[in-house]
Amino acid sequence: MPQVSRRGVLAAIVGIGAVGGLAGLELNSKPRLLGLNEIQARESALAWSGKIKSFELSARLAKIDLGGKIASTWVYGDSLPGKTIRVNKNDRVKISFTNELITPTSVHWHGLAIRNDMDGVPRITTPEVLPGHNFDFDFITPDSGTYWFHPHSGTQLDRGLYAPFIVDDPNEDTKYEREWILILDDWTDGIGKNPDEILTDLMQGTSDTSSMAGMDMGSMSGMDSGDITYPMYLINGRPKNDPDLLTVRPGERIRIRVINAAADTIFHVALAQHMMTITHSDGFPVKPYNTALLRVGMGERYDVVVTVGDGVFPFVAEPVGKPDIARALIRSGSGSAPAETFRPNELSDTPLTAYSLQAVEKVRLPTRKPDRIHDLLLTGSMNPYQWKINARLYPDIKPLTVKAGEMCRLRIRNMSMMPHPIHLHGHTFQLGSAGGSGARKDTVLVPPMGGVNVDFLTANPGRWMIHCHNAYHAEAGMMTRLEYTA
Ligand SMILES: [Cu+2]
Repeated sequence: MPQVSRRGVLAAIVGIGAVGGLAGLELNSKPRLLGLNEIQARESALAWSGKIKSFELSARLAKIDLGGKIASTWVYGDSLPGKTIRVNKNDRVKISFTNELITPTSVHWHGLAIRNDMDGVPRITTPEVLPGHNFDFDFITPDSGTYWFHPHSGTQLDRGLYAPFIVDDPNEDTKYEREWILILDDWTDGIGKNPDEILTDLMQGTSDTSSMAGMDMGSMSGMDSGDITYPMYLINGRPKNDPDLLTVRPGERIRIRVINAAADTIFHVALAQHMMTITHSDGFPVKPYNTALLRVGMGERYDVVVTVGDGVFPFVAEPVGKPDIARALIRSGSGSAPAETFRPNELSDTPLTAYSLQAVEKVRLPTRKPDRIHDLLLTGSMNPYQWKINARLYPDIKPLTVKAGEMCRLRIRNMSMMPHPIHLHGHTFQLGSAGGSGARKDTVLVPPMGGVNVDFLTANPGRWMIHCHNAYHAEAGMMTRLEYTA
C-alpha cells in the first residue's frame, strides 16, 4: 500500500515553532497555548495511507446477560464489550458518534497519538456530546497496536462503555495463526452499586468496609489493591460461569491482545500450563519475553503469543488483592474445563511487569538529554478520599507546559501506599531515558512509594490530560494537564 507522505515530522515541528514565534510578539502575560493551526499542521504532516475508514458508534442503555444475571447498564452498540474498531496504520478514520444515553458523554481513544481536538476530553479538547446529539470524529492513526476507547466523563468507564481499537500494520512481522482480543473488567453496574453511588460513598467516607478491599500492603510487594471489591470480574463481558471460548488446533500460535478496561482493578493474567511470549506493550513492540504470569494495570495493554497444547486451558485474570477470578477458555482437544474457581499454578509465579521489558530498537526514542523536566508527585489517602498530583486536586491545577520539539522527562514519584496507573494522552513515552532500552508506553503502573522516569518527544501540540487510570482516583482529583505553549 503506498504511503502518502506529505511532509516530514521535523518540518511540522519547525512549522509550529515558526507560528509560535510570531505569537510570542503578542503582549500576553501568559504564553499563548498552541491551537487549531498547529494541530492541523501536525495532522497534515502525518503519513496517510490514502484510505478512509468510516464507522458508526452509539452509546446507549442496554440489558446484558452476565452468566444468567441480567444487568441494566450503558454500552457501545448492543454488546459488552462494544464492537472492535479495526483499521490500518496511517488510515484516516471517521467515526460518527451518537449519544443515546440520558446524560452527556464523550469518547476517548486511549493510547492513540491522534490530533488533540479529537482526543475526547470534554471542556479541554473536544465538545461534550449531549443526549440525542452527535459528534463526528475524524483523525489519522499514526501508530499500529492494541488500543481501546472509553468515555472521559466521570465514572462512566466503570459502566459498560468500552471496546477495543486495533490498528494493524500490514508490514508487521509478529508470527501467529490466530488472534484473540481479551478485554478485562471489574463489574458492579446493574448488579451492585452503580459507579456514581460508589464514588459518593468514597468521597463521603461512608463506604461499607465489607465492600472495600483491604489496604493490605504486606503481600505482593504492596501492589495489591484497588479501593473497591466488585461483585464480578469479566473477560469479554463474560463472568467465570459463562466464559468466552476460543477453539483452535493443538500447536497453533495465538496472538492474545490483553486490554485492562477495569476502573479499579489490577489483574494478574496467565494461561494455565503455558508460557506466554510478550511481544507488545501499549501497542509498541518489545523484545520477546517469556513469562508464566503478567501484571496488567488499568489502561495498559499487552500482546502475547502462546503455542497452544492439546486440551482445554483456562486463561485466567486474577484481580490483585481482591477475591474471585475472571476467565476465558481455549479448547484445542478433548477433555473438560476445570472448575470455574480453578486457580492455575502460574498464579503463584512472580508476575512480569513493564519494567522488565525492552523496546525493540526501531521504536526507541532518539538518544537525547531532556530539554525539560517535570515532576509528578503522587499523594493521597482513603479518608478523606483525595488523590493528588503535585499537591493539587483537579481542576485546581497548575498545568505542565512544554514547547513543541522538546524531549520532555516526567519524574513520577508515588508517595502514597496505593499503586497508580499513570496515563499520558496523545504521546507514547519511553520508560527510563530516551534512547535507552525501556518499553514505549502510554500507561505505567507506578508502585506504592516507588517511582519512574519517562521521556517523550513533544510532537503533538495541544492540551493533554495526564492522570491516574483508576477511575475513582481520577475523579477524586488525580489529574493534571500537559500544555503546549508558543
Ligand atoms: Cu491512582
